[in-house]
Amino acid sequence: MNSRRNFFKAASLTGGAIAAAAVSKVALAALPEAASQTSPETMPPLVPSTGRPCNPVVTLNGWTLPWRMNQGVKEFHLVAEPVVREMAPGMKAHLWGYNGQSPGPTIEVVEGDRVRIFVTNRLPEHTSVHWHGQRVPNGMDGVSGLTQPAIQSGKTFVYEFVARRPGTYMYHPHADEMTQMAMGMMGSWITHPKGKHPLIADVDRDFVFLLNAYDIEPGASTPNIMTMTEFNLWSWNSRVFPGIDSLNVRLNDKVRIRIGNLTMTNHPIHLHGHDFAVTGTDGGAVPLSARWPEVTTDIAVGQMRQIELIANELGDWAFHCHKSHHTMNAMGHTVPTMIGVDHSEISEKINKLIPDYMTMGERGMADMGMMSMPLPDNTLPMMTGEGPFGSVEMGGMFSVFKVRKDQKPGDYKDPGWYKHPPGTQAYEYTGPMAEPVRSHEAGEMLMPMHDKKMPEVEVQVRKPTGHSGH
Ligand SMILES: [Cu+2]
Repeated sequence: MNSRRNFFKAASLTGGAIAAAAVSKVALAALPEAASQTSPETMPPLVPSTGRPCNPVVTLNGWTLPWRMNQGVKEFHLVAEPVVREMAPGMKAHLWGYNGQSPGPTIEVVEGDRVRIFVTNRLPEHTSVHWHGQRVPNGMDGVSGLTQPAIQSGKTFVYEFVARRPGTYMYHPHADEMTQMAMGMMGSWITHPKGKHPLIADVDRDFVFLLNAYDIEPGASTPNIMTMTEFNLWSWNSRVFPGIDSLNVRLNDKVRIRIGNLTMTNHPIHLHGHDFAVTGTDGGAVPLSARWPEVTTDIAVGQMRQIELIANELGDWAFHCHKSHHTMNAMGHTVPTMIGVDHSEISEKINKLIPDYMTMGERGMADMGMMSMPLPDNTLPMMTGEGPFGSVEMGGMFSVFKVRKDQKPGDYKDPGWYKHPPGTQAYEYTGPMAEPVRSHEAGEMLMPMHDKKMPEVEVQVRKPTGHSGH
C-alpha cells in the first residue's frame, strides 16, 4: 500500500502533465481501497455521498462497506480473510470473514446501480462469492466449479452486474461451503428502491443482521467445522447476548428489521410488546394482500425475512429466537436433566475424589446464571446478561428492542434501562392465600377406569442424552 502511494507521489513530482495522465490511468485500473473494520460495535448508517441517494440501514454489531464511483459504476473491494471476532466481552473467536470481520460488511446499493465487486482471497484455501437472492447473469452467480473456477488463495476476481431488484439479500461462499460458513463467511446485501416503491415503505429505522451458529468447545477459539447439528453458540452477526447491541428506536418510529438465516436450522424470531408484518423475503417484496400480523416469524435455513412495525409501546422489549436452547451460550449436550433428583450424597462422595466437582440442575438450571463454577479461559457462562432486576438468564440469540420517547432521529445509542411508570410493573402479592378449590380430590380421575388391574408406573423425568436434530 505504502509503496504504491510513494510511487504515485514520485510520479506526480517528476512528470508534469504526461505523468499525471499516466497516473490517473493507473489509478483507474487499480483496485478500490479495501476498507477494514475490527470494532464489533454497531456503526452509524453510511449516508451515501456519491451515487444515488438512499436511506441506509444499520447493521447490528456491524458496518456498511464504503464504495467508490468509477465512471458510473459502484465499485467495492471485499477481502476474504481470517479474522478475530469478539463474540461477547470475554470471548474471542478465530473465524473467517471479510474485511476484518465476520460477518463481512453490509453492501448497500440502489436499484438499477451497476456494481463491480473485487474479491481478493487471503484465505488458505480457494473460495467464491454467491449473491444470494439476486438476479445476476449466470456467470456472476459465484458457484465454483459450475459458473466459475474457484478463486485461489492470493487471487482477485471481479463480479459485475446490475442490481435489478430492490430487496434484502446476502452473500456467502459457494466453495467448500460447509467449512467456510461454519467459519463465519457471510454478509448482508441491501438493494434500496430508487424513489417511491408501492411495496417498500419509507421507514425511520432500518436494521439488518444475519443468524449464524458455531460449535466452539469451551476454552477453545476456533469453530469445529465438521459439526452438522450440535452447534453451541447461536449468534446474531457472530455476536451472542449480552454482546448483541440493543435496537434503540423512538416512540412511533416505523421500523424495519431484516434478518437472514445462514445456520443449519430454523429460528422462530419473536418480538415482545408489538406485532409486525413480514413485508419482504429474499424473493422480493411481499404483496400487501399477503401480509398478516405476527409476533413470531420462523426463518428457515437459507431464508431472509424483512419485518415492519410501528414502535408504539414504550419499554425494553425482549427480542429473541423462540427456541429456548438458542438463547443460551456454550453448553455441553450430554448433561442429563436432574430436576427433582437429590444427589447430595453422590456429590459428597465425588468431592472426596475431585474437590472442584459440582452437581448441577437439581432445582432447574437457573443457578447456572450465577455460574460460581470456574470456567476455562475464553468461555462465556451458559446463561448470562444482567438486567436492572437481576440475571436475564439468556445468552445466544437474544437482544432488547428499546422504545423511548426522547430517542432522537438518527440516534442509535443505548438509552439505558427503561424506567417503569408507577403502577405499571408486576409486583409481589403479600396478602392472604386462600386454599384452591378443586372439583375432585387430587389424583382422582373424572371417571373410574374400565380395568383397575394396572401396574403402578412412576415416570422418570429424565431426558435421553445425546439428542440431536435441532
Ligand atoms: Cu434459534
